[in-house]
Amino acid sequence: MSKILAFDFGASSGRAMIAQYTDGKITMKELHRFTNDPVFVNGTLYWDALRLFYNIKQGITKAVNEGGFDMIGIDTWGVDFGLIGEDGQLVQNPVHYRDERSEQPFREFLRRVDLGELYETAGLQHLAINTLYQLIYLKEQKPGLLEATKKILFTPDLYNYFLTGEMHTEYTIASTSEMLDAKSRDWSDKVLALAGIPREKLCDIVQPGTECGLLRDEICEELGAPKAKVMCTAGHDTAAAVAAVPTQEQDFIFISCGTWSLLGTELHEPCINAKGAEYNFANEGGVEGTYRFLKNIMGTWPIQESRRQWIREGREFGFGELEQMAKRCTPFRSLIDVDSPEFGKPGNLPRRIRDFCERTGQPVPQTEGEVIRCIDESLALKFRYSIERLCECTGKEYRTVHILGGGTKSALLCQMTADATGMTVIAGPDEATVLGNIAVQLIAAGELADIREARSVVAASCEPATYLPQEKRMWDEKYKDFKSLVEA
Ligand code: LFR
Repeated sequence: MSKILAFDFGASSGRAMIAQYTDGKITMKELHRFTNDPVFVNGTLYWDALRLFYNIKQGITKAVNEGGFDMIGIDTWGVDFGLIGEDGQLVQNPVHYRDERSEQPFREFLRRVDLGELYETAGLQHLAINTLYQLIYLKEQKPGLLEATKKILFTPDLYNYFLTGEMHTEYTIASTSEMLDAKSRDWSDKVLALAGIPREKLCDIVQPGTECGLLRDEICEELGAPKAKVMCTAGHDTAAAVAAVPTQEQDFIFISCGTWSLLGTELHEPCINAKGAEYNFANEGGVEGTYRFLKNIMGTWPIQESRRQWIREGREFGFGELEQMAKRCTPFRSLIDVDSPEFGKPGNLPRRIRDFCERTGQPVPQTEGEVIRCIDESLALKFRYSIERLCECTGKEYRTVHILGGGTKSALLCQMTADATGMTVIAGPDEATVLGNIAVQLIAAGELADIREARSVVAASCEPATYLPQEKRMWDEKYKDFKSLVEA
């Protein structure tokens, strides 16, 4: 039985888990949990990249104390990267996708290229955060940095490199870049040429489950760690989460709900058509050649950011407390389009929400509870809106919504999602990303046959909660108002 060490980095926190597969179940123990705190310096928003590596070392140390491990795998958020120079060191501290740097190059690039052709090739939603636009920014505004770069490594690839000295690019994380050909699952020469990004600065792509290398000697010595295998697991957290959907069904809706809500379905061929392009859906790469046909929805970020604002103002509440306050408020006082751009940037979110409501002639949420209620109801309605559009693209019908990740802890949001969509919601596991990461490593170790088996093992290892739709008439009524608000 392999001992698996899994690191899962989200945009606001990270964790290290030690896991094993025994008696048809994955048992895991959390060894280390830490906050991921981006740092704003001289006008740029950075990841605290070395602090994250420090936390990887902390996790390894704790795993050594727990009796060691055989394999390590790391999954993280998508699109971001580190630049590695000729000397093997970082050329610059990695920048956060919420930094504004790529917005102008994004708009200009979309004006000058044939959008239909770009979508036909990459099959991705055009978002300013995508790697493609961050690299175009570097090429145009910081050419020196790109010239000094030997290899561009996505976040999980970067930490795999720090651990092993080996450079690889794992497929699922690369598929968030908008630089792949969705069908061939390889770099698109066409997109790279359009953007002027030299192919030789990118590594060859490996599929999830490939061994990256062995833990470097110096790390083994420093931490007393075994010479373990470092695996390219499903490096993209969303790919990992979807690998852990506890179902044997073919067609389901998932919402991987954390800082973002990634809403989509799993396909075996990319779905690239005019509707998908119009509605800006992505075909991201998954494990075993699957695709995640999905959309980024703002997720719990506005809640997290509102909470941070209240802390800055001297009022600290836990997420559970905020949910209770929201529960006690009058339903449907005011709604927002959670994906309106002003809600995606760090800052005073409650004020921006109030401004939105005032601008659109709605009652302005005053209390913390009212703000949270407004976000939760708006999120649930946006889920319904996106599912309707998804069905138009795939031409399929779905019965179940699987909510995965931290968002499953909000019973209020799960129930609202069932109410708004009129579908059965199955919520759990909350640690889907790390379970998917572990499952891919167990498949590589030969202990699980494939994702199908992994999903049944995940189902046996967790107890998801079921939410049935209620109050359909009221939600249908409110959905009409919401739709006009979003489409206005
Ligand atoms: C979720 C996620 C999304 C990606 C966003 C930014 O954590 O990985 O899938 O679009 O973060 O990287």
